This record gives sequence, C-alpha cells and structure tokens, in this order.
Amino acid sequence: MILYELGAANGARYSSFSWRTRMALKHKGVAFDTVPVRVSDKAAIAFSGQGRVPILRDGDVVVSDSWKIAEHLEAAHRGGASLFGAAAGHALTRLVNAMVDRHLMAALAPACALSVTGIVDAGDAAHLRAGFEKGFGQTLEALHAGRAGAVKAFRRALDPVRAVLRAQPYLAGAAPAYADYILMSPLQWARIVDPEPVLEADDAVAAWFERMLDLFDGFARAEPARAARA
Ligand SMILES: N[C@@H](CCC(=O)N[C@@H](CS)C(=O)NCC(=O)O)C(=O)O
Repeated sequence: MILYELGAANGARYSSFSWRTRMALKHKGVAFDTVPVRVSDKAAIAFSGQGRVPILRDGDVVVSDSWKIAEHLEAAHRGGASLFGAAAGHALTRLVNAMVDRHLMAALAPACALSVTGIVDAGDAAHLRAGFEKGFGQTLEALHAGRAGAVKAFRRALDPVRAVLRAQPYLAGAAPAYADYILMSPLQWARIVDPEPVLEADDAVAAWFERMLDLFDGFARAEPARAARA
C-alpha cells in the first residue's frame, strides 16, 4: 500500500486531502508507505492518469481522489473498522465531504495561502501562488492582509460542528470515523503550514482537534506544527 502525497521543502507532509487518507489507513489498521511528491511535478504522478494527490496504490489498483480512496478502503479491506458505518452513514459522510470541501476549505484557504508558499521550494511556490491567485482573484499578499477576517469567517462556518460536538465527542458519534477525518484535514493543513493558530484555544472544535491528534498513538501530532518548525 503506497500513498503518494505532497512533500514540502521543509519535509512537511502538508496535503490536506492526504491527511484524510492517512487517518483512514490507520483506522483500517492497514500498513502503508508514503511517497512525497512536489505539487508542480506532474510527471511523478502521471501513472495515475490525473494531476492531483492523494493517490493510493493498493497492489495493482491505483485510486486517486480522497473520497474514492476511502470508498476503496471500505470495500477492499472489510476486516478493519468501518469508515462510514452502515449505508446511511456512507451516504451522509458524502455530505460532510462536500460541505468541508466547498465551505470550510474555501473559507480557510485564503487565511493560510501565503504561509504555504513559505514551506515549499521556489517552483512549487510559484505553482501554488498561481493557483490561489487565479482561484481567489487576488494576490497572496492581498489575501494575507485579509487574514483576520478570513479566520473569523472560518470560525463562524464551524458553528454547526460546535453544535454537534456539544452532543457527542465525535462527528461520527461515540468514536471517530471518516467524517471526523474529513473535518480534521483542513485543521491539520493549517497546523502544518501556518505559524498562527486558526482556532481559539477554548473552542470546543480545538478540543476535538486535540483528541484527533491523539488518535493512533499521536499519529497526526507526530507531524510537526509549523509553529514548532519555525
Ligand atoms: N478532490 C480531490 C482533491 C485533491 C487535491 O486538490 N489535492 C491537491 C493537494 S491537497 C493537489 O494535488 N493539487 C495539485 C495542484 O495544485 O496542482 C481529493 O479529494 O483528493
């Protein structure tokens, strides 16, 4: 089992989507190796027939897209704990995936975009800059100038999550599952790429995130925070 994911010049494994897959592999109890890829190096992942990571090579099978990888793991590795729960859980987790991608990641990206370019080499920084500036229609410096407002909007967008975490310890209920790994991924991305925190310390979401970092013997916490590397 080989996971292809983004690797930064400072050694960080910073792909937000890849963290979903990393946690899913741990959840399933499947051993895996990782291969770091530069974000601008499309030749390195041409074997997958597309240009994004994560990519999972499971024997002869190559799967790209974190959601499809999760579905593959659930179907092909039935022995491990379920990532979704029953059929309704699978269907509802798809909604969590879409909401995190379209609302939360979109809200957070402007806050951390400039910081990401500080951990990669010049070629990757130019690639990322071009992508963010096209996507948001602003320079990275202009986005960074609006960081405080973006962080506020991101925290506000987490309100439904706070309501859920008041009633149960994890999005998936009493124990974490793929929905939690989806939500964790943008926060882990921010932790790895940005020296400034995006959550307030007394936020219930921050407490949940700390629990997520503790899972699997502190697997995600072992990836250093940007603040610790700086
Ligand atoms: N829907 C995809 C999105 C994957 C994605 O956008 N990955 C980013 C890295 S986090 C990427 O590979 N970007 C390539 C690029 O910017 O050229 C998934 O869930 O895996």
